[in-house]
Amino acid sequence: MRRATNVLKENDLGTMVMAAPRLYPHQWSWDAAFIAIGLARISVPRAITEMRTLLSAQWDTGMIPHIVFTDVPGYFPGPDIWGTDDAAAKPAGVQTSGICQPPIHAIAVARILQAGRRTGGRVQEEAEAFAVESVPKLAAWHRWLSSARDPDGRGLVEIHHGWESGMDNSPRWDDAYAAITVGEPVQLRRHDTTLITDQSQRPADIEYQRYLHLVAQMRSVQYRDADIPEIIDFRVGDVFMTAILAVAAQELAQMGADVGLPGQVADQPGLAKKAQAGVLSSVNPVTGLCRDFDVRAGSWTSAESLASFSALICGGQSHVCARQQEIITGPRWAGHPGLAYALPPTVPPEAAGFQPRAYWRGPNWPVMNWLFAWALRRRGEIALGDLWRSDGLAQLGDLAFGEYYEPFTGEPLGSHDQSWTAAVALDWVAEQA
Ligand code: 9WN
Repeated sequence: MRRATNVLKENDLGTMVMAAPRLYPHQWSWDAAFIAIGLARISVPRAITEMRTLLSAQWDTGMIPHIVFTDVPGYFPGPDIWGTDDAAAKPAGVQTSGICQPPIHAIAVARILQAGRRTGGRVQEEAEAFAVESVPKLAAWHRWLSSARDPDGRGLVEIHHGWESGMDNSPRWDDAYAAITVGEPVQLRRHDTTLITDQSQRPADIEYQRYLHLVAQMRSVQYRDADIPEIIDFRVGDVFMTAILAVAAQELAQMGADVGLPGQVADQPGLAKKAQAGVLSSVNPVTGLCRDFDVRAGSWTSAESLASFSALICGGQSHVCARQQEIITGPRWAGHPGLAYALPPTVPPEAAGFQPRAYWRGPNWPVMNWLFAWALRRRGEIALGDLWRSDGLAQLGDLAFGEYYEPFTGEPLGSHDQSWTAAVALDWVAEQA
């Protein structure tokens, strides 16, 4: 607990915690939510500050941007590449990227409220006031995801960049990226490959060219929601993001009612239902697994990944969940005999593209363990949720707080002292105490 607390303290810039000390010296959207969940275990006021900083960068459309930039140098692409000052919807006075990440935020604010209520007194008052302040903002965020990001009414949240999924170069996006033709390559000023010298752990330069190509396309229309679907080369209905929206909207509906703002969240149960239906509509009847929808190709995708188990996040038809649970705990996934811990890797070891050290292509991610364990327990699957929580915590016993872990050896990879990893460790330790 002490070491995890220190990681967050060392990465703390006062009003935001850097996602990682050198690799990610800014505030990332879904990282901040996980970080706030951990901070709530040590200081509810500091957790509130974290979320307040992020929410103060919310765009007028409702979008919560994926990065809020600090002045700390050393990350590429920085604000000069994003060029969001030309975007009418971005609030003045902050530097942000122009895309989003999965909506963990309502889950985080609900946890802050719970922690405040456990503490009582002034802290509780502060948490209640913060929940009241955040509910309309979170409601607008969910509404934007459900409308602007579902222009065809498919029920899936559409993303326009792999970074929006948070699973940057997952095989989920390979086909969509392969269909992109990048014109003149731009000069890359990457720092990540200097910091993480084992190149196999990070996306390749060719992938970065595509990433920047998409940023340039969105920038060319000043990030206007109505124009992006027309001009962007990447449009995918992200089933995992949709499952998170479903569960976050359920949490928000509950919290809004709880703090006396039922009118502000009146539409959230409907948004949750629509998102859950979108997730269930993606289930492949043969495999029982969820799929993303490639809008430009007009077809469902086939890559196996953690997102294949999106129904376990948002629930829905019990036979779908039961089948997904059986598969994810079976020998192809978390039950694979070679794994250091019986935790689900990002891609199954027997899949053709599995790479045990490569970004989102095989390693195990502690925050994903947290999310699945939390969602399973929430849906009453206590035994598996408990197991993944205790195995997830055991994996972090090396105190490296790796960004991700080699699934066979348990070696920490990517950044060490990654803030969200320390945060989930804190939450788990406190919960088990
Ligand atoms: C791009 C900060 C972020 C996480 C993402 C993870 C990685 C960034 C990068 O780091 O993405 O957003 O530069 O690789 O994929 O999930 O939020 O920790």
